[in-house]
Amino acid sequence: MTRSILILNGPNLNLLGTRQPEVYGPTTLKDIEAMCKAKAESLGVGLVFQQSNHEGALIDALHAARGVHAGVILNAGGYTHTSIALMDAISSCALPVVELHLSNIHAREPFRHHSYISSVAIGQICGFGAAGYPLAMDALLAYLGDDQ
Ligand code: CA2
Repeated sequence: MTRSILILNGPNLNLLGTRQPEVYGPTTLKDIEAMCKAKAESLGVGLVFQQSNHEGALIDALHAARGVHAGVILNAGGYTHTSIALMDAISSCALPVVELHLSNIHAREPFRHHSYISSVAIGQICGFGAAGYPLAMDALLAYLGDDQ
């Protein structure tokens, strides 16, 4: 069976490439999706790419990922810094989750320095813009190894 991963994007990331390019870069989420799909295809891995502006929808997607995907790459957007519910959903789905951010959250405003996701993620990639997505795929697939 083909191994599959989920890339889940949180609030406002649908606006990528349209505003604040100085912070988040010029690439749209559609461009990122195409880049990730091409990489997944070349690696022979299944990929589902989703975005939602709603906390509950992100939690539902994590619950639904169990038994379907081998792991998750999550850019939780602003919910990174606020959502205990999202943190609990990651714990309960019992899947490896790579935390991803376009910007270097540690070099930004103090309120972005704390992440509720970090304590339940296998690791974090941040600060590399859109290039972080394929990096996160490599990191997740290396973590998963050959056996899942
Ligand atoms: O750097 C990241 O990827 C973030 O997860 C992005 C979030 C921010 O709240 C996190 O601290 C770090 C914000 C996403 C907003 O995306 C926009 C994109 C274009 C225009 C406006 C917002």
